Amino acid sequence: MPYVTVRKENRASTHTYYNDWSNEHPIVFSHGWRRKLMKRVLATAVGVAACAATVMSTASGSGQVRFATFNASLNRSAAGLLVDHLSNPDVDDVFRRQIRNVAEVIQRERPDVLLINEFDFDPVAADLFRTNFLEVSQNGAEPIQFPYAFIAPSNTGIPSGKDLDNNGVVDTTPGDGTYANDSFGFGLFPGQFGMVVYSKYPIMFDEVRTFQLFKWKDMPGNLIPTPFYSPDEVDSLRLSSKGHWDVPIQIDRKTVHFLVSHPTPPVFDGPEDRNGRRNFDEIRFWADYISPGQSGYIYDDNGVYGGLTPGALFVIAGDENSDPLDGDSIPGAAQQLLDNPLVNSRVWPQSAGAVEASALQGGANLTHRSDPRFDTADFADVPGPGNLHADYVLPRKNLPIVDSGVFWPVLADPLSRLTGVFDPAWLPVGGFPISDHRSVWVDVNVPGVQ
Ligand SMILES: [Ca+2]
Ligand SMILES: [Ca+2]
Ligand SMILES: [Ca+2]
Ligand SMILES: [Ca+2]
Repeated sequence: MPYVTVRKENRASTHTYYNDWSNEHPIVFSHGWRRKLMKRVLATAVGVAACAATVMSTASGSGQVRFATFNASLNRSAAGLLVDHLSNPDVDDVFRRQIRNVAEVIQRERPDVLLINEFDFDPVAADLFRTNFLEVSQNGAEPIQFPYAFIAPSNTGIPSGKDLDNNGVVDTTPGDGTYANDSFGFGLFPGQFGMVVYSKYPIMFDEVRTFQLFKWKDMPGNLIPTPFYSPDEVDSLRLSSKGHWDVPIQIDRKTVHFLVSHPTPPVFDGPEDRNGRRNFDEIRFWADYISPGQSGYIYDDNGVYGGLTPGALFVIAGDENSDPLDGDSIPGAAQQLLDNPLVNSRVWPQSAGAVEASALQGGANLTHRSDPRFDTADFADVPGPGNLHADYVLPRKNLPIVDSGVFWPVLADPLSRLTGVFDPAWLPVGGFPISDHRSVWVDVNVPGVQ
């Protein structure tokens, strides 16, 4: 059985699934199991009609659809903590304040289709974030409803059984960095730093494809560093550090494939540059996937071969951990997408806040070659890497971009309290009121959508 559809009236199945890590198959779910049982039962009857109305009202008139990506740093230090924090929204601590800030940005940005990176894998968490935060007004912002969500297991924190960091020990005990380094993707516990997709439009769950299990060695011309990895390790390496998902979104009569991932940072490695090389190939995956003639080697978690149907509409989104010109990724990594003839990269989202931050923070920013207005991440400036253009929303060429932006207000804007500057008071959640990343959004005109 390739996918498990979790329905709101059947919460037990989620837990059955969740406890079965060996399965490693994706899980899909929509609508969530909302609030009280009575409400759930009633909603079952009217849910479909209500969602149709939502879609109609959102899409009518303009044909514009807002796609967004947001590395929201909703990762926690131990399994179950995120669910705990999301379950008790009224507690006033740094964790809840951060989550409320994330929700407020989303409420103000108002995306129609949203990828959140760094969201610890748990279907319960994905639903609690909607119910307890997004659907509750934050600081007067209008609540936002996403009737559809998709989440799947992440390679982060799943032990590989190999000594992937070559420290002489195969670490299979969760909770520390050496365990994380020996996992299929860096994570202190299974699912840390995962991701989730929310949508106002129906997700075509039966047609979702995931590429969690795809082996790095099966990409022709891959950059796997040998002999850093022994032959038996090469045999087991997975390409995707979290997951690569093709999530088809039904927008009126059109289907737009939301292609999401979160390639590993190109740092935290050695001269072999294993993470830089993996980052490059993780980005390359989507470049090949969308290109007829280059995608034949790809297989999904159901064993189905091939890439995107030629001509199909898509939007690629995620924290690619690669600035086109600065930082530590392999030169040309981001360009695999930006310069792809099928990708619309004519308009690059930007913000005034990034320009201001670069000037105020100095350090490595002073030597950057990329224009600071395109920065989406506020990283350490001394010694570096400085602020980078890391997060992207890239539509297909024939999806015109009508507007775009990065949620990075200037300091004089009251909303800059949400993005902030590095402050040790926020260290339990990474040092910022939300995240070291900013949310990026793009409005596209979907042809034929009225
Ligand atoms: Ca090791
Ligand atoms: Ca590196
Ligand atoms: Ca910085
Ligand atoms: Ca920069």
